Amino acid sequence: MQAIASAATALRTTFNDQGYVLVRNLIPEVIGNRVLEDLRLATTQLLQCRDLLTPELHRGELLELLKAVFSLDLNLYLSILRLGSKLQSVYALALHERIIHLLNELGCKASVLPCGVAIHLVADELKIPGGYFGWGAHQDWSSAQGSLDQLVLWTPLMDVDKDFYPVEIVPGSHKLGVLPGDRQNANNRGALITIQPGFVDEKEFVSVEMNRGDVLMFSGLLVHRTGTGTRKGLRIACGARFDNLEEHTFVNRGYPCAFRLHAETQILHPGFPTADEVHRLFQ
Ligand SMILES: O=C(O)CCC(=O)C(=O)O
Repeated sequence: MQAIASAATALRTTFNDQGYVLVRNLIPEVIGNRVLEDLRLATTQLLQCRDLLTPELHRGELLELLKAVFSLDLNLYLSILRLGSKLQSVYALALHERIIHLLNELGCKASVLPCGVAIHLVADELKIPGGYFGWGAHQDWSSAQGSLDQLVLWTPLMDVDKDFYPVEIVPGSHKLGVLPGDRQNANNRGALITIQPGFVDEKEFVSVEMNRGDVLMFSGLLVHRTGTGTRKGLRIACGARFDNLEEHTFVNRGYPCAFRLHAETQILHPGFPTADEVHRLFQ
């Protein structure tokens, strides 16, 4: 019991000092695989119903399937990304009992997810023309402005090293507080508020090399960004932010959340569904 208590204390001390903890081999492989399988299923189905699923693609890597959708229709590709962040399997990963236990050990016993969960997908061949690629230096807290002790989960679905889109962090930067960010152009970057130049020293960024199943849990105030990738391939990571329901400034500020849900209230596909389509569904 004493040993367990001191392990948790050590974890907390490291976190408070550095702004993050790295826990090796925390998520069972099968949990991450489900996310990859679901992404594969969605991509395959989109190609199949357009008669574009060749046997080679069917047997090939997920990256090849994604490239096929990407070159076919950028909007269809973007809808895979949006779908990815809503997958049950991604939630199952982010809310895995070992993650909940880790949150508990770091003092977060009841939490909310202000922005749901996310998949972060990067590959050289999947750069959106004119769009942003990777995440520039930022602090996650700045976008939702929830609990001051926000915890951020980042876990890769493939091994990452310094040449393969690792997350790069500035250890100890959580103690700098909230740094000025570019809010003006944030919506063009998917609500990412990048830190204004001159506030973080380029030399202080450290690549976090991780294997699939490893978990990085960091403060919402820790400065971090996507590292560069000189090696070709597909890198997918899952992320989630957790706001602590009990953090007193969060309570006092009335549980704020700068993220708003936007819904398109107009009909997306006029004429759908027909009476026949509904009828067939329940036959
Ligand atoms: O996946 C990445 O490259 C970066 C993700 C990130 O910055 C974040 O989760 O806030």
